[in-house]
Amino acid sequence: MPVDPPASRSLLPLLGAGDGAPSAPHPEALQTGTHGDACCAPTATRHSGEAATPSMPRGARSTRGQVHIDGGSFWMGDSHGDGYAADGEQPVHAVRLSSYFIDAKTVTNAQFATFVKSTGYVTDAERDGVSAVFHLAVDAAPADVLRRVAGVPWWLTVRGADWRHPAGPRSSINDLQNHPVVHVSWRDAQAYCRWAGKRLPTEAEWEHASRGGLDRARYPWGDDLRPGGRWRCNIWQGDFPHRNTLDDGFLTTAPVTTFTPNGYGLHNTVGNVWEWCQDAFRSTEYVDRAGPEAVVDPVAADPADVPDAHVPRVMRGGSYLCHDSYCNRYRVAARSSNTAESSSGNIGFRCANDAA
Ligand SMILES: [Ca+2]
Ligand SMILES: [Ca+2]
Ligand SMILES: [Cu+2]
Repeated sequence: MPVDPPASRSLLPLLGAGDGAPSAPHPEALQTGTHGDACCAPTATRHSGEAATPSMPRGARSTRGQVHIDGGSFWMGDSHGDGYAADGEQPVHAVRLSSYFIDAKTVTNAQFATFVKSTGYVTDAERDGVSAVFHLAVDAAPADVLRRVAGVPWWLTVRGADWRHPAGPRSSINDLQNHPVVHVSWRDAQAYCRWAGKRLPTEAEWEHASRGGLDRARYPWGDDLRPGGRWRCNIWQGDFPHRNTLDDGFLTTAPVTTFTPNGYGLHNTVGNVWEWCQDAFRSTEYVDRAGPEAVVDPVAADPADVPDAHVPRVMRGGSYLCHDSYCNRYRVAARSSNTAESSSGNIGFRCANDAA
């Protein structure tokens, strides 16, 4: 049910895109990300301090739930001209990867609950007290719906929205054990990976794995969005952002093993939830890296002069909100980003590992 913010709240000043200044008027402020047109996910300005990541003990290496991917070369980037220039999906360039492991599915609520039970970890959204929920999904008292996010009014800042309460304080994950965990920041994903004896995939590993062995295809299964007229991923059908026809069966998240896996056995790389990658995001990354030789095991490092929480990190794959009329980021080549401290109801992650 759509929930309108109370009038007194909706009059609060809204932040503009790209304003990450410490003088932000409200600690719970959420704003649009670097992509002004993003359905994708709003950016949080949090004042909740340092992440608990560095103190998280690293667990014994584990490849449980992961598939082994043979190293090799592939063409990375958008070969179809489908993307937005500002996202930097081109030029297509050769990348050579060492062998690696990657999760067949995104981390579930049940898995994240095990992590939290064992470590007492508190996520960025929980420490800050707010996260972003899609307007048609909100399950919260009106007083807990603080405001609409500037520039992307279908995102609401909801007090008490977190991984245990993905639609707001009145919601729970009781019936969502096998759904992707959401409202987890990049920093939260790092903490989980350390504990699990895993790591985030690099952006190159993610794209290679999502391609499932196909060469330069648009989607993990080929070039047609709906082969045989059947949906292969959980995105948006209908008129974004108000009417979803639910043709694929899901308004928000789907269980992590929904739909046929790709050629490498990976489920839902495109659609369902955005997935954090290790890399810092730079729209010029491919331009800088492309050359006559294949790039070997690339990963974009943090810009040294930016506080860690505000470094934009790569997200890949698009989410249940992506729609061809609006953002078209449910392709294997599509790139987006959000800051390391941001969270929303459509961002999750899967883990990777070195081959040895
Ligand atoms: Ca859907
Ligand atoms: Ca996904
Ligand atoms: Cu999108």
